[in-house]
Amino acid sequence: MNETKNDLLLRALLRKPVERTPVWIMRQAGRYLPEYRNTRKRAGDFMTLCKTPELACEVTLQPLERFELDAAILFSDILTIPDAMGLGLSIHEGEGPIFAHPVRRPAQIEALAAPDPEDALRYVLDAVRLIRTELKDRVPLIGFSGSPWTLASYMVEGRGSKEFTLVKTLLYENPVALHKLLATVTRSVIDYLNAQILAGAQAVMIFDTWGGLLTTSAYEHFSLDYMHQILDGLIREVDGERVPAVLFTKGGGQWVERIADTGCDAVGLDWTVDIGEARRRVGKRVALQGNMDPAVLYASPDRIREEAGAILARYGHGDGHVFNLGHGIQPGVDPDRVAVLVDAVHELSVSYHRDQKPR
Ligand code: 1CP
Repeated sequence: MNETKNDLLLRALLRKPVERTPVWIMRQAGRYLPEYRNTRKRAGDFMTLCKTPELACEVTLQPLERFELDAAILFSDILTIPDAMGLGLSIHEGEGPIFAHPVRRPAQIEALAAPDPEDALRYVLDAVRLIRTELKDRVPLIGFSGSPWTLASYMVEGRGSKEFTLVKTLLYENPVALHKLLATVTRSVIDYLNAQILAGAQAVMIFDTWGGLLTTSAYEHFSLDYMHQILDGLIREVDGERVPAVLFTKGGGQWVERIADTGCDAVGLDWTVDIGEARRRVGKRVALQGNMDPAVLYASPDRIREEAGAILARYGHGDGHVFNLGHGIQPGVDPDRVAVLVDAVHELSVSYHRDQKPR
């Protein structure tokens, strides 16, 4: 028996029956919340916020104080791994993340090593432990990492990008060097996620934010294969409880079958995919998480309810759905609209779980 009082998320990710569809929101802690902005100001800068477990715990819990969410997600960032590798991360308001020491030349890639998470990333594990204590098993805690391809993209570019020209040049000009980088990052992601799981993360999610920029063949060889290796290396059970793993590739709708075949428990979908069609394509292999357009949250409460209802209807009756946005919530959203969404999902989803019909 799971000790967590509200374990709807864990059950839904494992395609077990639920009374209603669980909902959480990508980037649910963050800039759209005034209390987050206050804590961030108090911390001074973003990395201090991440590296101070008490503050990371505080902002993790903030959205749960406001909304009836069915999960907490660790407050941290995907770029903690490259920071721990020595790339020197800074995140400034309005500028996004920047690395002081990007890696571009083969010699720089050769020199990288996977950090020991108990050492260089101990602050994340301390945050996980503290959050679990403070959560008091109210809802499950999700741990996370970036995918190797997405992390490598930032490591090579040195910052966010629209085109990712440098990393794509490496992909086409020196695939051996890129594979070497991806292998080191993959080792590190496995160690990092396993350390989060042992520290108390009850589910994990891999964010492949930039996988959708690749050709199908490049996606398979430079992103999916490495995520598959991660799943093969993850601890999947702790004290007899399965620790579900979710893979999210933004722009990956055309590859859902292949993603489902990696052995993940659930596939995250962005909003460009019809979730009913995706369900038919993956069958009973995995659960699905998603997939409302984040921009719907700028619309009126009535429209938000309508869109939430439409996604629940497209998914249809039965288990295996975790409601979420198709990507992170945007900073300009009014927090009251999030309450509308969460309440709508709770209310409207009940009928899809009554006398469940077979798929
Ligand atoms: O509640 C939560 O989900 C907060 C925890 C969280 C997570 C899961 C943060 C805090 N970042 C992330 C993941 C993350 N970080 C991703 C994958 C998910 C996605 O696609 O949105 C990516 C790509 C990043 C990289 C990153 N970090 C960006 C995007 C840069 C770009 O290329 O556009 C940004 C702006 C950051 C900083 C950051 N991380 C998190 C927050 C709240 C912020 C904003 C910093 C601030 O307070 O100003």
